[in-house]
Amino acid sequence: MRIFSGIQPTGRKHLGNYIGAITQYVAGQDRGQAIYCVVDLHAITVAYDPPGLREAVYDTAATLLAAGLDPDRCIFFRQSDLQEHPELCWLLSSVTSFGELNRMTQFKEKAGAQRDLVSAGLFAYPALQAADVLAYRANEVPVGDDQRQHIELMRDVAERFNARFGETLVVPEHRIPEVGARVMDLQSPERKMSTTGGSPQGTVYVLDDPRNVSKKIRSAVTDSGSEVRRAPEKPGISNLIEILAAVRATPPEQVEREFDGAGYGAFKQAVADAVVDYLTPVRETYKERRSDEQALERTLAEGAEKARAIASDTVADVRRAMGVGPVR
Ligand code: AQP
Repeated sequence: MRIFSGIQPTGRKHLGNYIGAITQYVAGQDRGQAIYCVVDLHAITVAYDPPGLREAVYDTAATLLAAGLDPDRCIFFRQSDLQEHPELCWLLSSVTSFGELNRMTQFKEKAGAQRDLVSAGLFAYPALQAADVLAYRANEVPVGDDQRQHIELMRDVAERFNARFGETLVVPEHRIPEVGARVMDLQSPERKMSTTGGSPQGTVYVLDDPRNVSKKIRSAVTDSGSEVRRAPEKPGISNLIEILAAVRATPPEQVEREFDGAGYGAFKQAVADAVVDYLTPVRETYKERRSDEQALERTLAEGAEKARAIASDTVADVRRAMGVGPVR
């Protein structure tokens, strides 16, 4: 079983990234050959600050290592260290449908938020993401629910490629967690917690200090009732139930039973305490990891070498199947 996922170097990762994706990455190390990368080539598709990008790669890498990625048990690297990713993206763009790319919800949302330029790179983002995964012939892609559409697209790309050029690529499956696949903004629980579209008070960052985490959760927007149970008309409480269930790794039904009749105040306090306990060890280890940039560079470079050994084989097979380049 091969597992692959990528994460953007947006520096400050939030609780949604952590519950929806990062904990799955860590668990993936025990389930198969796990390969993870910091996708800096994706980050340049919207307006960004070039010196800040390098810093953000270190921030994100240190966060993932602090969360439990172990370079001896997984391959962990920076996307731009491998030319195979953009090359495969270009090769696969010939079996990627323009119409499909044009239907991607994330593209529409992000394009709408750009002030100066909607780049072709932003449009092609899911094609590069397809190349990232297909380069490793991964069976499984751990992601949050917001990536469902992009995984469908990469499955189509792989199937179309195999049908046209012969069986070459593995069609991957998504792995979306049952609980915590879409952590919602604490202030606007009808939209997902997000790096770019969220409210500052509604977004818990992994590196927030404990007082701040606790305050944000205790001031989460809820309804005027008092019952701790999930319901469509109770998005705020439903979100907090899911968060506590994910953090404790218990079913949400158990959380509902435990807090039956407790009232919102006591429940929010329990969620706040649990999230603080959950994030504290990561925040503390992060400081140590982040302080040594040379060690981070070494880890990423060693990972890139291992990744290249796999990705270059796939690119060679794809070129051969497509009749590109000399016969080898
Ligand atoms: N709210 C969320 N709940 C659960 N999972 C989530 N993910 C993102 N938001 C939630 C999952 O986190 C992984 C990394 O996402 P990314 O590389 O897109 O990182 P990001 O850009 O910092 O995250 P955002 O918040 O998704 O950014 P924007 O603001 O661009 O929308 C993915 O597996 C994702 O599913």
